[in-house]
Amino acid sequence: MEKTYIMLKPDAVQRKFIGNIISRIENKGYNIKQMKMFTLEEEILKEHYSHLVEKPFFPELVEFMTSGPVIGMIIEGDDVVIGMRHLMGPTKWEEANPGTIRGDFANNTTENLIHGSDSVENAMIEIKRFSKYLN
Ligand code: DAT
Ligand code: MG
Repeated sequence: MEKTYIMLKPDAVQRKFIGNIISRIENKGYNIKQMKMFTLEEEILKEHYSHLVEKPFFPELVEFMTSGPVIGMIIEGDDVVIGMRHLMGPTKWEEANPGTIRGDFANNTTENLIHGSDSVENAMIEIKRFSKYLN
């Protein structure tokens, strides 16, 4: 079955939304295969967000993503990559509909609570990338 890499970001932990978000994933019927809390470092973020390293907001993104622990998860289910992207809502928080995680809780472009792989191919890369933290 398809797998995706999900990460609850430092704001989700700090704002005490992790139970709410995990409930949404469970309610949808997806299986949590692995889950662990850890703290990220700049080096892995340069890899994970390599498409954004040249952006002016990248330093702010690193500061946020290293500001506290995250919860990394491998989630399994039918078409789970696209399904989790729908549960999350779009990147632009102001375009995220109510009922989505970002639509319900995000009020900032950088601090948007959750990461989810954007393709099956990237999901496999990200699961490999974060496996040293998950085990
Ligand atoms: P997503 O997290 O929806 O996959 P992405 O991969 O394009 O979005 O960007 C990764 C994260 O970087 C995103 O969740 C929040 C931050 N980010 C993206 N665009 C931004 C912008 N214009 N200003 C500030 N932060 C941004
Ligand atoms: Mg992305």
